[in-house]
Amino acid sequence: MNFLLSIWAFFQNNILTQPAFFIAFIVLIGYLLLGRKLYEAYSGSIKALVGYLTLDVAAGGLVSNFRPILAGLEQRFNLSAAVIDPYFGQSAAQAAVENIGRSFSMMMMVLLVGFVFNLILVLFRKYTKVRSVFITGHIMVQQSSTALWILLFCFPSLQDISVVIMLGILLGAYWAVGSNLTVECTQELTEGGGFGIAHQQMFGIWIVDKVANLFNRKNKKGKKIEDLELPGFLSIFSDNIVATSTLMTIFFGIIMLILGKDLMIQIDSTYNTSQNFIFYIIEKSVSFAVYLGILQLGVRLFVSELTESFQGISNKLLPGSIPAVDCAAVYGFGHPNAMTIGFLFGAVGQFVAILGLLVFDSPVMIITGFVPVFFDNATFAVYANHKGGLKAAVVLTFISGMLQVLLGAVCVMVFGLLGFGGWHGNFDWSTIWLGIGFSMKHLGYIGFAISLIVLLAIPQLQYLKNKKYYFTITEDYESYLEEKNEN
Ligand code: ASC
Repeated sequence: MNFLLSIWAFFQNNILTQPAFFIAFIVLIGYLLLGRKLYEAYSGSIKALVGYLTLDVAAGGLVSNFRPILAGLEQRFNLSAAVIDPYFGQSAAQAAVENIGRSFSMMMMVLLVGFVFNLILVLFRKYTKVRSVFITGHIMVQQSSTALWILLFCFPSLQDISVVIMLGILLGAYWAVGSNLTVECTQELTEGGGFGIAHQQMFGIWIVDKVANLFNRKNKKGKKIEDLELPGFLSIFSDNIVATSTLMTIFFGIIMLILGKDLMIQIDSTYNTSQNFIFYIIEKSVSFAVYLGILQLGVRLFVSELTESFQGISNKLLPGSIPAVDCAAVYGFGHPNAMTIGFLFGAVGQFVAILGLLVFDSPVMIITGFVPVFFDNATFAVYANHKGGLKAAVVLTFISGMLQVLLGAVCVMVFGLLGFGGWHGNFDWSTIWLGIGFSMKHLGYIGFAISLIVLLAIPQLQYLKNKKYYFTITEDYESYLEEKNEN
């Protein structure tokens, strides 16, 4: 038994929770199942590994460079606020769990049960109608942490084993159902890319995709970001490197000037004090464009390997299934300026909402966290632009930014996290999980059962609406298009 446990611990620590190795592993197995030669499988798997690690360099660089700048506002104004960001949310959840004397290590067992439950739902897809496997490990860790706190907050006297089983099933259902919701719109966006999204805003993507459609007036598609013709000198902003660098220099420049040089030296250990502050600001801000470029490079490398090799898994092991991956995977499929627009309008929405909290003297103060404001809204903008054009991207990310702050503040109150310094903050966690937590707190086990049943009913409804193409869209996108065009 101990031997099996240590094998499991090895797999969990080195592969399951490390998306780069997990994806490389899946690519390796996938190619072998497709009957490719060992050296071909090796080559695909190395490319996927390097691609994902490249994406990690970019996502990690964005997070570690820009998160402290936003969080610095809390220090600058001496606020006692909750930063809405999953990294802060994870520490807050851990502190809250330990504060009531419970063990945080249960989180890893929850993750395992959740992942296995997702696989079971896909295995029985004939009945469950679930087509996607959530494989973004670091997101599973963050979500298991926050959800562990929510469950313990709602059922404080529940035994550890019941916590692990109940929460594992609930989270596994959320991973399966949420990623499954993104299948149609992601297949359309990527023209059959063969993956769904496994991240923190899956329900949000579905809503944005549907609402963005409403921005198309009769027979007239909303103007897309790529169709924008900017007059005169503004035309330089059609180039995404110029647009991103300039806008970020203005945006982060203002924030860094507010924070001041001394605080920046404290916040940023790489600050070279011989460099002039303005040059420091420019270099820091344009690195945003650098990371976005790297991100797209990495995405292109691993997505193509994963899509091809996964056919081995879906042919032999999990028929008709597709992998669901990090939201950044779609950044290579939208206009590069969409990400910048999503981020900026999301940020404006957040700042307006924070101003509202200040004016109305809210008992909870919120600080913008980088991960939700960038990754949720950049993703929303890519989908919104695809379906409804620029206007949809602007309006929907602005609304999303406001909701992230206002509902984030509600979550901090409702989940007893005041004083713990953070909340998960991503779209689904301040909407869907607010609803799940609220119903469990007030209706107890009935609330839990309702949440689970509603989640599991979603793929059934999707299927009923679209019986004919439901499985073809993942199994064979080309014939799906042909069949659809014939009708
Ligand atoms: C998150 C998180 C990250 C980023 C990354 C985006 O939620 O924890 O590090 O988004 O996954 O690519």
